[in-house]
Amino acid sequence: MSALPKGQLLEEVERCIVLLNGGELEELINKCLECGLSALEILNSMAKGMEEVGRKYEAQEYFLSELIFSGEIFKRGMKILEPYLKRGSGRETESVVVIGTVMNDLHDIGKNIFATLLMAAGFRVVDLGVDVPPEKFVEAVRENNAEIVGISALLTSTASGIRDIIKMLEKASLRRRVKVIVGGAALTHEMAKELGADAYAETAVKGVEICKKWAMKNI
Ligand code: B12
Repeated sequence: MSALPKGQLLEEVERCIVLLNGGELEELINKCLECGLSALEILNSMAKGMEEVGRKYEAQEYFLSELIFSGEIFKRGMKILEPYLKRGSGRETESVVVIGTVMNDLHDIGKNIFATLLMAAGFRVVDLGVDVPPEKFVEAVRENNAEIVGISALLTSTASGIRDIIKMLEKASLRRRVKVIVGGAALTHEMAKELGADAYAETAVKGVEICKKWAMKNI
């Protein structure tokens, strides 16, 4: 395996996720890091593998047990990468970001990546977890004097919960104080706009870029 070029190593990482090969994945991640590949490059290949797992689930080649297992494998890989991802620029911003997954949605892998990258960029992150009711977002914004709210949504059926969060922020007179960014496989730019968000990002990296711009302008 050591003789594999970098591109091929990354393909192997993707394949390990698709084939649910957790043991080999951990070995491979360490090998990739030794070869000088960045944690972000490795993470992107893992995410590609997850997309394929999703396709297999849709095609009924995989079932719920495989979905669960893929999530566990991903999280184990993420644990190895986290310390590398958290080595940020050292530059601190004053901004607090409250993040969570919309109510009735239990997916948290993408949200966790977004949180890790935000911390690496110097943001203070208040992570409310998954299946978060709208009022929890409002409470957290108020208590932490947050400037940004990040919401993750992976299920089409529950993505409209984002609108409830935004409406509740409006009702609490907090909407004008915060920017709302959303992400996750259930969303598009158009949907995000329709739901009342300020921004949508298809990747966590792009999401952090947007937050940095907001923080620089002091919102
Ligand atoms: C793993 C997985 C699970 C795991 C989740 C484990 C976990 N701890 O998260 C488990 C087994 C729990 C699960 C359950 C279900 N799942 Co599921 N799951 C997936 C799968 C395969 C991968 C998701 C994932 O982690 N991807 C990897 C990460 C890195 O990608 P990501 O989340 O998109 O995040 C990236 C960006 O979107 C972005 N991002 C994400 N959030 C945010 C937020 C912000 C603010 C920003 C800026 C960026 C950002 O950053 C990340 C990195 O760039 C997807 C397939 C897919 N294509 O998404 C299906 C998928 C999401 N699941 C699906 C379904 C149907 C279900 C179930 C209903 C299945 C069932 N019959 O029970 C349940 C629902 C449970 C619930 N109430 O939530 C469908 C949803 C279909 C739809 N359109 O609604 C999908 C698309 C599979 C499919 N093709 O059918 N699932």
